[in-house]
Amino acid sequence: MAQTNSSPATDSPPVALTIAGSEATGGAGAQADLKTFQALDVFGMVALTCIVSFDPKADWGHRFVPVEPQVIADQLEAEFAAYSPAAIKIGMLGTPATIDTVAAALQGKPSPHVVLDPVLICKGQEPGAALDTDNALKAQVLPLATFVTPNHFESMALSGMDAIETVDDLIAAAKAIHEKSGAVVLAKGGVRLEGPDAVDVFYDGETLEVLSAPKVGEHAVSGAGCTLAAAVTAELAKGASPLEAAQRAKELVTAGIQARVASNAPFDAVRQLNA
Ligand code: PXL
Repeated sequence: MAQTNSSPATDSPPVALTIAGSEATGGAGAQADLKTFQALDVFGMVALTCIVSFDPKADWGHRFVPVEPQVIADQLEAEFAAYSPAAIKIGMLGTPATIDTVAAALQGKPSPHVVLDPVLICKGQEPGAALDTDNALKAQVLPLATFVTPNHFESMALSGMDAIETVDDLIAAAKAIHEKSGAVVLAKGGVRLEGPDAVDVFYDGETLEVLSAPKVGEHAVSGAGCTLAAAVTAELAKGASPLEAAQRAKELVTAGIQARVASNAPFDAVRQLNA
């Protein structure tokens, strides 16, 4: 409860919410999102959707446990009652029931910015269940997004393209996803496109920008996608334009991959350095 002698609210930081899963080792998911918000001086909240525990005995596959839909609804109720988030990030949802719950909660509580990291695949889930989840995400959550950050695979799934091999292909995918969703698109080539640079394509219906940075190694690093979308969310919460948010997010992720944390898992983790 606010106290009468509390300090004035004029120096309050922007507030951002992430609706995401826990990735226990701290590389990805809600943990990466909160660290990113903190690094960018934004006050962060989490509505936890699921708990992922990698299985070191089974090739580091995902063990996935969804949070009860009512518990997700309760978290969102508390968060929207306490704050009006300046921006919301949506990460791993994982089940159709979770998607129903999150979509219903967001209908009534708009935020000016809803950044969707369309996490389509989770190893360890039944393929049938994953397809249901992908379809529900496209039907119920994509229309709520104002900004979407698909990776290489997700860009193919959302655009309907069979292959994305060149920067021109990635541009075509970004345009197709914008046409379908109306959202600002930041389509990530990552290490999947050939060539010396990690290329992302920004498209908002008017401005097309190819964001490039030299690749840091040829291996994907855990948490890069989560960190990028969380940084976009934090920058939008602070009032940046979508293009500025994308550019700053790319800088933070490139620096975070350079400073990555070595792990005994087969993938290193991004380190969110204070900006
Ligand atoms: O990087 C995608 C991702 C998002 N959210 C959670 C995850 C992962 C990948 O492991 O576990 C919770």
